[in-house]
Amino acid sequence: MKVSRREFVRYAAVGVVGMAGGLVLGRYVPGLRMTTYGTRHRLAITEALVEMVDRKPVYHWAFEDLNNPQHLPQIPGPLIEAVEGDEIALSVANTLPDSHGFRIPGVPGEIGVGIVVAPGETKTIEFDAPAGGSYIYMDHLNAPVNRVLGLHGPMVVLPKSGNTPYSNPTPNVQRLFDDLGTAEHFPGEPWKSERSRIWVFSTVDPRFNAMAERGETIDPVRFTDEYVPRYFTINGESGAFSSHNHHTTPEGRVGQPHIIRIMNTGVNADSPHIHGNHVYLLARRNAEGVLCIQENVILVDTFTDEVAQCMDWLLPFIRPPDIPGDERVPLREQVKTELSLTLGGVGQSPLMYPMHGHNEQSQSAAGGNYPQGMVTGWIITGDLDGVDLPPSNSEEKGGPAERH
Ligand SMILES: [Cu+2]
Repeated sequence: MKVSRREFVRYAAVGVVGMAGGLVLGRYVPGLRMTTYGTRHRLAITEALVEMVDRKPVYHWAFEDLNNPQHLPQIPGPLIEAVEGDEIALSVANTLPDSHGFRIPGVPGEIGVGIVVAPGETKTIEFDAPAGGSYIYMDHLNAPVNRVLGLHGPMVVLPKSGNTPYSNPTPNVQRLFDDLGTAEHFPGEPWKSERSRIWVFSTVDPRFNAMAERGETIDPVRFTDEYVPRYFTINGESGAFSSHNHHTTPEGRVGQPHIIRIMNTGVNADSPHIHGNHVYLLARRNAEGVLCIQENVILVDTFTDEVAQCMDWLLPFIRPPDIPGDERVPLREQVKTELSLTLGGVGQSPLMYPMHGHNEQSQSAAGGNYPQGMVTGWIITGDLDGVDLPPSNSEEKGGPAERH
């Protein structure tokens, strides 16, 4: 009996999706969950039907977290989180009919070069968590095809000691972190490691996903030449979804600085840019895994994240310098009179600032649906003195909506 590829596939989708092959039930986890299972990981390489922002289901390859009792494929793959020197044990089971790989550029040893897992095989790798920083793990085979079709995820390693995200910070990165919460420019608190967000950027061209679904071999040269991204994602989501996912949006009061770890797993360079604060560029890790911690921590409005590169930002959470009015007046007072826009009876405070890419097509979905692409934001929830901004209140008088 010849089992066709379509019958072989264990479909996964959000909700119930009608397909030519019949109705299938959902089992895909949308977006990155910040859950971690310490240093023992069991991943499967599997497949999933992933719903795009316009509700189109697109076939993907995906990592499934076998430690998660829900047994759900995830894009990106689950977070691997460790402290430098931790012994990490990781098993990778390949449930697909072709060989797949696993590589973490920047980690010493065979895992940094990449291993190959044959169909039906499970391989276990043990390695010591490398120096502190941001890492991308991926299926490195047939590059960049397997990575872009869904087999990628984040790894974050914290240093054993110190107050920065790095084991060997440069003097200026060290100085910046020493200044947080102590220097006049950075009133508030020092950085805490839980004040971190991961932004895994990726892209989808469904024509190639359809080839993978049909079991066709995808030539990486043709892939690179003919790829036209139709969807741009952050942590597997786009547009309104990535903008309202609290795992993605940094949130805190003035004086609570955050790290944003940006990881580009797609096919094009991105130039993320945020409103409200500038950010400090701390470090970049190139596609080969080489970490470059900034000698000079430049303050930028936007910075380009190259393909397969990690880029770490510090978002200082200072009071936005361009807020109108007297700086001595707390934000919570100004929200009422200056900053509160009421839309449809809903006050728009607290202060949410957008993040959008300066690569314009990345803001769209399906060839023009704007702004349902690679967009998100960050939220100021309270003042420097630790008091939260007032809750949204449509009865509030004096806001812009009442004044015109
Ligand atoms: Cu802008």
